[in-house]
Amino acid sequence: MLKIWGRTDSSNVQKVLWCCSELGLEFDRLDWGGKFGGNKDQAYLDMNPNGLVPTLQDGSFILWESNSIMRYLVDKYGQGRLLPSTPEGRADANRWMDWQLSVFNPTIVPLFFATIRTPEDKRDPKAVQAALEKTTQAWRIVENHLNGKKYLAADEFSIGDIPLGVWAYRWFNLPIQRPEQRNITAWYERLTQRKPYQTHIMIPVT
Ligand SMILES: N[C@@H](CCC(=O)N[C@@H](CS)C(=O)NCC(=O)O)C(=O)O
Repeated sequence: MLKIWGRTDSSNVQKVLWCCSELGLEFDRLDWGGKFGGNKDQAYLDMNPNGLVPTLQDGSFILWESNSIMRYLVDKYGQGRLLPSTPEGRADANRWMDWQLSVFNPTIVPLFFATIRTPEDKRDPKAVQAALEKTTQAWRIVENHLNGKKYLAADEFSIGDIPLGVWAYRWFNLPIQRPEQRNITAWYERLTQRKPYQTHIMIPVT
């Protein structure tokens, strides 16, 4: 049985839970990090020296980094599922996963903290606006890419949709004025039809 350390409201944990559900994999999950703590305990740091969630255990194998965990699960248990069938399609999926971590996250995480994680009366409208502009600019790349496409890679749902798909739900539930994004909205609505997305992603944003 797979074991996953991580609280259900963490975006990075959610990626792994969503991925497991898409693959029909059962897992034991421990509430960890955030208000549950445990992530700075030495025994946990021995597994994951970052002191962050998620961490996966599969038998004697321990792995951290949410996108790497998903790639591992798809590689080991996917039997082709969640992976586009061509090298180009797989590269496309990988590209969006890398882009989420390296480019997109640094724009939306500050927006998330400036809104959801800051009490309403303490929010700084200028900080919110600045973060919103940067996030909108990043989403514009996704909006253009999705023109005429159903999903991010190879026109089929894949592992490449998961990292940004987690954030799409948050984006559409943040207390902000969103620009019109027809392609992203249609893609997001497609994701909301998926049972694993409903179970693991469409939960209160905290
Ligand atoms: N790059 C790492 C980032 C992990 C990360 O930042 N996790 C956050 C939650 S989303 C965390 O552990 N924060 C501290 C906490 O929850 O206590 C990954 O993708 O797994």
